[in-house]
Amino acid sequence: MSHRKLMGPLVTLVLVCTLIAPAMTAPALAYSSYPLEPDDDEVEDALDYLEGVQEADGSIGGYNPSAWAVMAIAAAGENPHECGDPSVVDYLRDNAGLLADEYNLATGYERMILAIVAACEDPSAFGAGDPTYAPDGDYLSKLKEMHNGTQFVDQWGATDLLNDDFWGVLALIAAGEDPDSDMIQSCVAFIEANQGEDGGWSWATPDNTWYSGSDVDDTAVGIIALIAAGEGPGSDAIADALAYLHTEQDDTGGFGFEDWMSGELVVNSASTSWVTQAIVAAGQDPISGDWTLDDNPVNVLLTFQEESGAFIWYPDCGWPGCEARERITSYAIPALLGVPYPVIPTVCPVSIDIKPGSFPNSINPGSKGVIPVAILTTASFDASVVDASTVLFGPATVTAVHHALEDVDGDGDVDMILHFRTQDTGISSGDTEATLTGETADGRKILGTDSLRTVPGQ
Ligand SMILES: [Ca+2]
Ligand SMILES: [Ca+2]
Ligand SMILES: [Ca+2]
Ligand SMILES: [Ca+2]
Repeated sequence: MSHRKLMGPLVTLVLVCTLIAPAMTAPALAYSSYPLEPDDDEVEDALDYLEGVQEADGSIGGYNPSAWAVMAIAAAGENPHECGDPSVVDYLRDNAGLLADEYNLATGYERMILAIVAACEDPSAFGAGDPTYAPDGDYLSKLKEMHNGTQFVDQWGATDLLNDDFWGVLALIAAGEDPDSDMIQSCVAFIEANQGEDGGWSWATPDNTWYSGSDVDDTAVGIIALIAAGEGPGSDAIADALAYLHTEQDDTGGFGFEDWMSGELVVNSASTSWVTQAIVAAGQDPISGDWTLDDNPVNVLLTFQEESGAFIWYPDCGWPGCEARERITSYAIPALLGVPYPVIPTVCPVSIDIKPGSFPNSINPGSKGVIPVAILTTASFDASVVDASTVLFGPATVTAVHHALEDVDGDGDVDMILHFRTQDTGISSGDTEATLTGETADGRKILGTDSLRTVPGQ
């Protein structure tokens, strides 16, 4: 059974993670369109649940589930830095020492890298880290140290585990590594070499004492990882794995694991979430006839949502892991949104200050002067890495006539100050805000907005 994985792709903006009173909407049991949108009730209720159970230290369900929550929040286009004060991102950043408790340290780093990237942060410099587990917040280097030339291994050097390779590929892709790099391609080769005769994957290789054959959870993640690494959805490995998932689909349309005592299939939300992601990653539609038996996986997944907004793993499960609603809910959100791991925001929010040091930010659109705009360095963003030539401002998306690095707000760190010709910005009378976009030197897209007030010429 399984083996906590890590997360996944594509997001857009940046709403605020608002704390709303727990919703009491009855779960819908049938969805005719997919993917769901972030403002659909089922998704909003699930996010509200996560925010509602956040602890005073910023954690959501503990260290491991908090990373999954960050991915889920980012998958919905919200900014996890805005969730709580301290935020769930602050909590992860400040508790790197908890990696000491990881069952497999490699998957621990992998999960963290996926969360860090989802939070628009740098996995090689995420806070102070921990002197042993992530010095200087460099999770990426520590993970790479756990690659033995062929595959990722745990802290005891075990070479019979596969889940650290699935999630390792996803973490490296999230961190921006080249899919053709030796490290990623060696993992791909190891994963493919250990695909079962039935087309599925397990969390381990047959050499592992506890190996018990393929399972849908790891098969789903194997598909997601290979596709993230550039494998085509029509390749033999993917086709065989999808065929395995078809053979394992329950008549209800859901997916599950075999109970080790009764031998019965336990349809559950976590398995169904990951398979749904795998189907999407492979370019297929989980609510299409191809994946529908009595019903489709998405509708089955929605049956696991409680009135609280939480997703349960499965009903009547009698052991403590079943209480991990925070993590289970965080798996469901990207699946409903059609966002396979790794969650990589398409745009990261930054703080900007139009006319630094003054407020309100009065602008005379007819002025022949320039508007100074600062991109501020914060705990989560280093403005000095912005490529000034990519920065565009205002309705006319104009480039700057001048830029410099300096401590604009006097708080001891270096910010970027840019000047834009007022008349070129496209700001017109009555506008109340303006947006700045750009890219960092390593290609991350940024976006910031600040208020303004237009005034007539003097
Ligand atoms: Ca391995
Ligand atoms: Ca200002
Ligand atoms: Ca600052
Ligand atoms: Ca500063």
